[in-house]
Amino acid sequence: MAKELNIQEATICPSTAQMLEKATKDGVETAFHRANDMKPCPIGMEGACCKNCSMGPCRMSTKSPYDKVGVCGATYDTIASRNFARMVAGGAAAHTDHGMAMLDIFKEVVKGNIPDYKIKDIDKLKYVAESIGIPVYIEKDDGTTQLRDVKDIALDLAEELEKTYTQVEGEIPFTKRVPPKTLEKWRELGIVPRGAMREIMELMHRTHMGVDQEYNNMTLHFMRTALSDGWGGSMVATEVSDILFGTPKAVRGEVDMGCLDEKQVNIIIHGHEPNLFESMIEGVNDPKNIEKAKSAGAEGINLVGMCCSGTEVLMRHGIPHVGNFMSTEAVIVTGAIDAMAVDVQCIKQALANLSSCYGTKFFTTNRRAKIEGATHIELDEHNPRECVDKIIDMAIDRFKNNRKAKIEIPQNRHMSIPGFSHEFINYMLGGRFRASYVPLNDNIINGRIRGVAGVVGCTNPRVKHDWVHLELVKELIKNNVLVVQTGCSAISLAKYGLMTPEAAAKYAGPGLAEVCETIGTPPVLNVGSCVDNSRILIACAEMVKTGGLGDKISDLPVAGAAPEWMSEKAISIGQYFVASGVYTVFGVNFPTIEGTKFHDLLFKGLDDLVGATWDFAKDPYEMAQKMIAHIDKKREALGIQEKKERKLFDMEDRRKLAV
Ligand code: NFS
Repeated sequence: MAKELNIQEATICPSTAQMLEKATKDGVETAFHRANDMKPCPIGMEGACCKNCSMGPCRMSTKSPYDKVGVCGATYDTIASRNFARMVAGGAAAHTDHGMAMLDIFKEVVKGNIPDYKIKDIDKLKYVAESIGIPVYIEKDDGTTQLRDVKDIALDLAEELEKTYTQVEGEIPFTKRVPPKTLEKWRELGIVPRGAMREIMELMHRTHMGVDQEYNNMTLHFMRTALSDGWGGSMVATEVSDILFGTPKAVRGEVDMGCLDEKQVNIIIHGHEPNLFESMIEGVNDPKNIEKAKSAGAEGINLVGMCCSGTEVLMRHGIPHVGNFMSTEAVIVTGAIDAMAVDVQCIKQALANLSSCYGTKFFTTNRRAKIEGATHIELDEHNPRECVDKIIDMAIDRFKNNRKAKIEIPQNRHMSIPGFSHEFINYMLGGRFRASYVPLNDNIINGRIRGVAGVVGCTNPRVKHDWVHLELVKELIKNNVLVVQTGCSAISLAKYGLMTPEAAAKYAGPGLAEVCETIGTPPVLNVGSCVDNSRILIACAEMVKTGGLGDKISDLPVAGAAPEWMSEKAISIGQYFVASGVYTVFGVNFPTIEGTKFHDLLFKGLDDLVGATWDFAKDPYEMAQKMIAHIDKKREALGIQEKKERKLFDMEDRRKLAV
């Protein structure tokens, strides 16, 4: 018999809670119910189970992990580090395969083989090309310079960026963006990444039975693999998507289930690759499709997003976003969804069955990800409209003929201002002519802003949905820590109104509120989807380059957190932040046992190697305290912890500067 779900303990999201009540009435279940019925395996949870060969699976005791070894003799540290390494490999593979798919599309667009897309942001193309040494201008015989043909720049860029995946020796292209002192450290340790395929292949080899059985050595390689994701696959995904679909700038975008409309055909896109969504935007705006919807009795077609691809189009176009990972089933329970189309990553298998309970048409579109019970309509990148138009037709058909389930739409919708790409932050701080990070660094140095925190990652039914994200971020901004966010975490905060400029006066400490008021930004900045965590790396590199805050990323007063994480991708992200020099705290649980050598390496020893460590706290207030303590420690080391009196420069002072 299923245990009764305590909805108040499961989520603080009013829309999700309302839909969980409806699910109970309708007799359907969600991941919240399944998590309630199934305890996580304690041995697996702490990384103490090895199933890498058929002499096992071997299980270590979580109470005394050194009491025994596996059949081959593997110790707890070997087993846990291998398991951790495989999580990094899984996460890095997901991001880099996505990034490579984006690069393939980019190449085809440049060659003129996909007429549906074009290079939308030439400035971004130039910026990315220049950042890795590809010439953007050519010198003419008369000594003047001229912009190279855009197609030539793009082809050179595509060829160079391909190395991010395939390079077998040397350093991947975006390592040119890493602050020199940080890069020097990686070179010393031998962890500068080669192509992701090479690193992931070697990591899978090392974690095979009987290969790398020394946890320190394993750790160096999974750091290298994670770096091939952060400064490689993920960064390429972000940059190429910006070039093709536009670099985000501040827009208005609404979130939550109140963005659904009973009178319209509701279509949800859920997944990670922005091209499906971009083509769907074209499709729903095509007058022919609108006409079809109207003749079926609808007022129009309402396109909304979920999860990470939803966040990408919220950032780029202000398309409404109806919820994060733990709301993807709840939204089907509204009965209002005529079609949900998915591509890759974070798609619960249960969505297929649940959709059939409500007559919602559920489509898979990517050859990598089919789901039993779903209708597969493959997206051909060369002709995306064919897939998109079929989905729209079937959504209209459901609207007309199969809206039998009782529809109940939670009436919650909130305005948010997303769109804080690295480029927009640069612009916002100094306008078109003086774009720079100087005002940010200055305000950190003068103490108005204590530091910067990245709060990112999934939602997870093992903790109260949204609550850990919300409380952590509120605590941070109250203490004058500027927060940047991606993915599901960003949607959590947008739902509670913290991504508006008005939120600064209400929730932020006085210093941060003053800065936000001056530049007109929210105290919590949405910087995009999970691959867009690479924007946070770029921002860190820019803060180092701007000066005054040390010469390595590990010198900066910054910290990271994934308080409700669940996926292997989160582990890869956490690891590339730590390896880059950002202290990172995870919630929910951590796949190591406290007091073991491997745990101590991750939580203490890495500080000597890369200048940052992992940490863990379930409670959001404890997590905030840990992050703030770390930020203060870094401020202390930089000599900026003491509050400085504001001094207004007069002309005399300026002359003394002699600049
Ligand atoms: Ni990222 Fe987690 Fe998934 Fe996006 Fe959401 S669950 S690691 S935030 S949608 S990838």
